[in-house]
Amino acid sequence: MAKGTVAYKILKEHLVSGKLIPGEEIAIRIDQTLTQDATGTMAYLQFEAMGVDRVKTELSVSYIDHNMLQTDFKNPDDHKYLMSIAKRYGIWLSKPGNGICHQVHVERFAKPGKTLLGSDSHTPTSGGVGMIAIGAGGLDVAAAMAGEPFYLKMPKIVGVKLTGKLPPWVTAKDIILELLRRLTVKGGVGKIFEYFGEGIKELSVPERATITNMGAELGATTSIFPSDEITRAYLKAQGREEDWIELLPDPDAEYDEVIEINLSELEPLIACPHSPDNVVPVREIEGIKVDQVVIGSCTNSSFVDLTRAGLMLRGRKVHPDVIFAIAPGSKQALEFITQEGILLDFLKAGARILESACGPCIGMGYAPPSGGVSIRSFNRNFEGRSGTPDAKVYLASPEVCVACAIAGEIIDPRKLAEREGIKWIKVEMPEKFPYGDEAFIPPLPEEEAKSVEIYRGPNIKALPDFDELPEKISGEVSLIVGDNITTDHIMPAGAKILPLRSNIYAISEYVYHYVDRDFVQRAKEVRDQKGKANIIIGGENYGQGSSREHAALAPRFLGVRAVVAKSFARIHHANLVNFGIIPLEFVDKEDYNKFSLGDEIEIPDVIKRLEEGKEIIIINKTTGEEIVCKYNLTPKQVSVLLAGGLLNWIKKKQKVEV
Ligand code: MIC
Ligand code: SF4
Repeated sequence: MAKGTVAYKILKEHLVSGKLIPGEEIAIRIDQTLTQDATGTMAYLQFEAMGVDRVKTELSVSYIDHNMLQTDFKNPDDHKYLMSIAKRYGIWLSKPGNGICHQVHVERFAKPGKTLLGSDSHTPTSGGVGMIAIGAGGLDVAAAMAGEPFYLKMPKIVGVKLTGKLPPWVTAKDIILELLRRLTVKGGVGKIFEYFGEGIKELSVPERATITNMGAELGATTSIFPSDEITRAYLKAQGREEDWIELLPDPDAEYDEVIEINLSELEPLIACPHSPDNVVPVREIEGIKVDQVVIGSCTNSSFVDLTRAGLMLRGRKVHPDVIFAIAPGSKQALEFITQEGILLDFLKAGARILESACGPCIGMGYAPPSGGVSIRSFNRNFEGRSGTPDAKVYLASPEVCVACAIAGEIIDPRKLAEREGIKWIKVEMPEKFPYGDEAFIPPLPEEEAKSVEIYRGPNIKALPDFDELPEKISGEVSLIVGDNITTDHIMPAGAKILPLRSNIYAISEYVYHYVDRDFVQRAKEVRDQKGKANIIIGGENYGQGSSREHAALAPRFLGVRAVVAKSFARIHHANLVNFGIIPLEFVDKEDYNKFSLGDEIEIPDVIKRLEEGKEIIIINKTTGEEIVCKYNLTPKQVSVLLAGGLLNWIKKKQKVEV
């Protein structure tokens, strides 16, 4: 039962209902929330619809870090909306340029022992300071801001025991890449990863945050480190020692499972295109010519990463064939390297300095050339995500990135260091960080906040209304996809599509855009026939990756009422339910093969069967076959589905309470 573990202790302290037994539905109190602009506008539109006067959390922060290109009015309209919402409802606002939400949250707000719910899949980054930090859809975060607890299935708590000591040129990134290599992108579903053992003593908070950040790529619910003296030193340097509490696992803590990694045996690793679990030792793929390199993203852009990278480059130049850039994770990290003179090392080496934002990670600028090789310190390398459909993106530590930038080809940093005479350095924790809080706007006092008017530009469109679940779903198979479909496949981001996040009518035109250009038209034709719905057939780990609820909301708008898959990723599964799409799983995975595009489908007695907890039968009217499906839904999720989605469910509940 994982008693005595850090995760268990925090969950117990926040438990509102349920039992802390793996697989059981629990509800937990949420202390803090975070949103970012690409998911935030929708989250706040939903929050507004809930009719609450002020956020009910201890702290809520609205970050502007994703949608930063501002090629026209759309992004600035969204930003202005978010700024007015923050003022109106008692929320902190982090202005554009202040940094990437997860990096900044760890620096300025994350607190050991607390819970954080964020509308971004990398919210677990804050687990690096010993908090339970979970990524969710915007609607779940809106509900948490309105004071609702967060519902989830109690995960298994997996202890990751780190023994030994990292050799030079092997870093935190290699620890998480090693886990991805062993467990794959679906190995963490339904699990919390809690790190312990001698090896954690060598890892600073930013290094721990790299690991908890990229735990998202395992599909994990979250990842966490204990809060120890290292955490204390970090919070002290952030001027927040009073936020520190000690939070260690009991000596007899029992994990549901234990994985051991001997750090002394690790070597520099790299994830090859197009999946974060496609991991090999760097030395095995040496010699591949490199077109561009970038250090940034919420995974690896802290002062530790930038300091070491800058010092590696000191007195050296980026290879003539390589374009190299840094995107510091936060204004604080940028201020730090400026103050320490390291920014000059990058400039002298010939680097491009990008804004403190997500940028290239989400295809907002700095796309690689056609068929180009890009080495990035990021966390995701899904096909096309960089903005160039045929680019080959590799993921590695900042040290590997710099080595490749100097050599012009993929190279083991140990080899480059020897050749160039570069010494390995340990980056020490400063006594005091430049806090860099100038671009925050604190919440307004309650009385003043009440008179704030919400700004709504033409890019902000109200949410469509959705109907309740019908007793019988009749429709067509309008798409069949394979394993590991990401939310980037379902609802792509990038410079063209990301600015449409506040307008469901416009963004839904791009659902599955790079997978099947005809899908939207097909789906609309089915939707517009009265009483007909679209059904999508998927493989394993359907919907992995981001928390973007647009990957559920836009298909729902196009009339999708059920996705039938071999298995689902956690956040997307929850988002489907929140928007009234039933996630069904094949009892016999071979049944996946019993569907073709355009097959006529009937799903009878849906409500009755869901209410009675019975398997659901899909009748393929074209072939005459009957397919048995199960579902992994809590009682609350069933009632949300019946209502046609979470927003309808909350409104209904409010009516009953009044
Ligand atoms: C991502 O890394 O894919 C994003 C962009 O941060 C998403 C959120 C979004 O789509 O807005 C995530 O990870 O949840
Ligand atoms: Fe931003 Fe990339 Fe991190 Fe997502 S993964 S929050 S896009 S930096």
